[in-house]
Amino acid sequence: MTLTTADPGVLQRPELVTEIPGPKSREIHARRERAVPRGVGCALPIYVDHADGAWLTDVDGNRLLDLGSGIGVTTLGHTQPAVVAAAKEQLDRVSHTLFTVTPYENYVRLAERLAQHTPGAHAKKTFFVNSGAEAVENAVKIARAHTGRRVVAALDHAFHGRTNLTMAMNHRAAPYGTGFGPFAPDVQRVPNSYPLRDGLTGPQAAARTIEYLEQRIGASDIAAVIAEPIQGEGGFVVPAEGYLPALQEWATANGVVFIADEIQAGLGRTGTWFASELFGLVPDLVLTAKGIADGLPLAGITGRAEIMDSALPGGLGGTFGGNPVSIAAAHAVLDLLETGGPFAEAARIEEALTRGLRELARDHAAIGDIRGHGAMIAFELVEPSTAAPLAGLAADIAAHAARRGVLLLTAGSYGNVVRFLPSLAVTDAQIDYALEVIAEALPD
Ligand code: PLZ
Repeated sequence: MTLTTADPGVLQRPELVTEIPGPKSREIHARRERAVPRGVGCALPIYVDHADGAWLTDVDGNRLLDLGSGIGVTTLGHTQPAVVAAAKEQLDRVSHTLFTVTPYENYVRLAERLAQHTPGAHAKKTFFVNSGAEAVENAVKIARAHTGRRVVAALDHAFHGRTNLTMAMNHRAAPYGTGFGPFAPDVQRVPNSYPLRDGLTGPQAAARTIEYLEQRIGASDIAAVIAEPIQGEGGFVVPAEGYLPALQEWATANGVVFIADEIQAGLGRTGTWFASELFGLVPDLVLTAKGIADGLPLAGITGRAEIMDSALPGGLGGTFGGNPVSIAAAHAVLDLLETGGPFAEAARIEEALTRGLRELARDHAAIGDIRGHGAMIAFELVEPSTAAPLAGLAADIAAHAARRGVLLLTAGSYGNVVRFLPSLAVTDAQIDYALEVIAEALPD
């Protein structure tokens, strides 16, 4: 299986022909600042001309190694040939009718395929929307319709989106919620499992979460508990072993719908179809977006058939939801995942990144934790004696990497995590280069 395009990973190091950002990017950025509000942030103001595999080529002709993939979207590489071909073919055939007006088969087939690949052998149904936040919103609607209960419980350090309901579910007020209230009622946040910071085992952390759920809310009012199996924006927080199954067991025993937000971690990213599998989790509802169509907008809500059928006909949908071009791209993504090749690539990337980062951690005490699975790996920067977060250092590392032609993203509630979300096309030599660049920016 080829993940890279005709111009593959032959290029192992960035090719910079100007400083970063270059003059053309700077000029466009000045226009952007006049035309686009500042609330739409910007991690790296290089303006992209084209992209392939793990490479971004900017308008100045610089080629940068992309270790962020548009925040975990182009998992199979930019302009993945099979995805591009499928989307182009569909675009010539029909690009829109609205599935709730006149339907099309590729939507139904994608629902069937997601039923097959999401965790659990139970009967499932799926429908499609445009974005991750919309998938979260719809999962909550369905859980409430199914249970007749009002509260949705989200975890500390969670991120679920930028719509009104999902803003209320996020851990961080700034920048996601600041000034945007009033917020949706009946959303509660409860403690998660964060081994580096709470020192609890999975069962201990689950007991603490459950105590909050029972005492502060009361099980009989809870429609759903939602968890990212590995938290994305929160800093790739991997829960302690046993945490998620214990939470799920409690949810099932109390008639609470368990929603897995697999928007960042799902679909091959962690070396499995879904990150839930790493923890033995079989969620009632599974949310997909980001990597599902390798760059085209699409999100899915897949769940137990009897729960999914709780909404009245016409209660679910939206104009662009399940756009046929995005769906065609998603089929190409699933075809590639079904070969198994991407899972092997994710395992290789995990090995190369964790080995390299462990070596770095030996010389640099600020690396307080290395965690994640597959091509979703991060390190957390801390003051060695106190474990106090070093947010400035994460930003400095990302800025230095950008100047050396590597796009790296930060994350974490304290902004002190550097995360890797490379495409699975990234080579070991490219990873080694990125680690070299990171070492240059780390204090001894
Ligand atoms: N759930 C787990 O990671 C999106 C957001 C970046 P949308 N994460 C990246 C940003 O600054 O907006 C995300 C996620 C998880 C939900 C979402 C929301 O998905 O497609 O951005 O709406």
